[in-house]
Amino acid sequence: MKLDSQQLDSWTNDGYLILRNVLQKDVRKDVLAESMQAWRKVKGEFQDDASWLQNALLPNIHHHSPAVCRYYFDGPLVQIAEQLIGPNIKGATSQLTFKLRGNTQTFGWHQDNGYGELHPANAISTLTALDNVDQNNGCLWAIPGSHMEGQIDIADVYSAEDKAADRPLDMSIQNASEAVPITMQAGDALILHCHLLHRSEGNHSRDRDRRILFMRYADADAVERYNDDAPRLGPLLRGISRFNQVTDFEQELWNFDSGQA
Ligand SMILES: O=C(O)CCC(=O)C(=O)O
Repeated sequence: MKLDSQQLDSWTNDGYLILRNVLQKDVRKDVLAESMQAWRKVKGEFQDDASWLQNALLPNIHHHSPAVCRYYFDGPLVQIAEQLIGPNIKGATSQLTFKLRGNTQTFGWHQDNGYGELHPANAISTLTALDNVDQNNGCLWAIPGSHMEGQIDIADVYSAEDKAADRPLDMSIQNASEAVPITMQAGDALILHCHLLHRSEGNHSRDRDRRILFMRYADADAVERYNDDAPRLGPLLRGISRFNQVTDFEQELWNFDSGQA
């Protein structure tokens, strides 16, 4: 999947891109079936009184689903990462990010490099819609161009303890009125610059879930600023890394058969 000059311009100017029909229907069916099997096993049904984390996130979904693993390691979004980051790419995160019907919790303003600052700051987040997503069922909102502000210091609102406890971050920002809703069809993917300000509303639909497959890609040499510049461990997907731990990481998963779905 090759980005054209208009898409590259909007990436530069807006800090995000919406790519249509990236996860095609037949593969999406497997991704969804294996993801739901894992979600039900680990999480169960949505519970009103459970924590944000319990209701929203299932990390390392590629460990549970061979179809997700294939898409994460070798799907079209890896080619997008090569074009936006460079020739050396590792996977930095894979998770399910769900707002099932009934989950009206909001997700506050943040930059993805605020939750886990990686350096160099050119990681991308990819959010593949597994359902149609609109304002009613909790689509994302983003502030076009906000990535140009760079890394915003959140030390006073988000401590190391907050991070360790995986607490949600909610930055207070001046220009919230400039935000635009990002609606998607199932199979579309939203690509976010790691400095783009974004948030989401709750899912107010009675009968529609909002399920997203979230995958983050980084430069293969990216390090964790919040962890004494230790290399971010993630599977090397393209090119080379100067870190042996990265070169070796999860290489056994390349056969795509080791999922436990
Ligand atoms: O799940 C959501 O609604 C927001 C997800 C998000 O912003 C993120 O994972 O960075």
